[in-house]
Amino acid sequence: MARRALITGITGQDGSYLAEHLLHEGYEVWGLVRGQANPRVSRVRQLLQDVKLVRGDLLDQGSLISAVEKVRPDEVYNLGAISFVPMSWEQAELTAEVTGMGVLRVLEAIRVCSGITAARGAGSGQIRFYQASSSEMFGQVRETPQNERTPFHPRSPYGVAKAYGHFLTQNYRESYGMYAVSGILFNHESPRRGAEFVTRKVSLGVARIKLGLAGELRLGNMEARRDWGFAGDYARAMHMMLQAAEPEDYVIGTGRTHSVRELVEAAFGAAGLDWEQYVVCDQALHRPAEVDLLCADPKKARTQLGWEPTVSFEELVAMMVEADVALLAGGGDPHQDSSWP
Ligand code: NAP
Ligand code: G4F
Repeated sequence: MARRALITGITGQDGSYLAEHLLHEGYEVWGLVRGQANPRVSRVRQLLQDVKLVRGDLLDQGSLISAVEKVRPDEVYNLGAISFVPMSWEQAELTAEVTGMGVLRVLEAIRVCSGITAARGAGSGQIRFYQASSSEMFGQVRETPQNERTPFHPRSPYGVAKAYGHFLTQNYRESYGMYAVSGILFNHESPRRGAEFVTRKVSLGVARIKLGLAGELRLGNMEARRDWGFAGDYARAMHMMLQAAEPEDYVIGTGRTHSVRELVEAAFGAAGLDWEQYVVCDQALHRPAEVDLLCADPKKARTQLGWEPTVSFEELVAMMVEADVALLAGGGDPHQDSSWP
């Protein structure tokens, strides 16, 4: 019998790469989708024809219990979230509900469907749970690079909600003996990245300028530094974590950090353009509280899981610029369903 996986957030960047990877590994893959006519579902149907869909919402406990009952998964990957950091200041309560409380609801759905109580532990053959934790929890970092023991100091309502989900995952592991792990993933990108995130905003901006469709690109804080990797590599790490003998949390990143300015230089350079002629710094795009520097120490994942990133920062930037030039040159719309490479 094929192993069964249930993925929340299947319509997002990571859901797509994880689903592809699990299908390739021979899994039966189910994706949780929300809404009555979610426009992103057709994109999933096009790209991931073998994925089965089940309706549910991280805001709705009953729907998650029904989904777990219906799918009877061996593994659950909770990738669903409001994941755009600036939105978490505008809709802090919704972010807490989806990104934070959503984790509780998925864990409870697994616990209830598995008949686990404080008196009756999880035992063998249990459903394994992966939580998409984030380097945003480190926030104002206490040390560099950041590892699994680095204390958290989140700087956004999103980071605070992720910290809640992270500790709750740890707590269900300790309280009920559940196989529940968190991947503390640093920024990972791809041609499927949402257009609102800085890497994709830059690759799309470069493509528009290159094709004569725009004359400038407006950006916020150019000095912030991130550890940027390729999303496909990180989806592989999620799966590896759930195959380990013992449930443990892992930091996943490249160990290299670059500023937004360096990202911009690399992206415009990949298209043969001089960024200084086009980039406009816009104070309105700065955040109420910034995370200045993120840089992973992925040693534990490397030594215990054998995980390594395969795509360098320069290759990633070139891949995204090339994909967006091809997309826009072909008349594609990054906001349309059919545009996902
Ligand atoms: P993404 O592209 O923004 O996808 C987010 C997903 O969450 C979408 O599929 C969205 O579905 C779903 N979602 C939103 N609200 C929901 C709700 N109420 N119920 C069910 N699903 C809901 O994010 P991503 O980049 O793939 O990231 C995946 C996960 O990893 C997220 O939890 C993110 O916070 C975390 N993470 C990402 C990174 C990164 O660099 N990419 C780093 C660390 C952690 P709809 O189509 O219905 O909106
Ligand atoms: O691409 P970003 O919006 O990603 P951010 O805030 O680091 O969050 C992403 O990574 C987290 C992991 O660390 C995830 F948990 C989270 O879900 C998400 O995937 O911004 C990166 C940096 C920030 O410092 C921001 O201030 O780029 C800076 N930036 C400068 N100008 C900009 C812009 N960011 C965006 N989105 N748009 C700009 O115009």
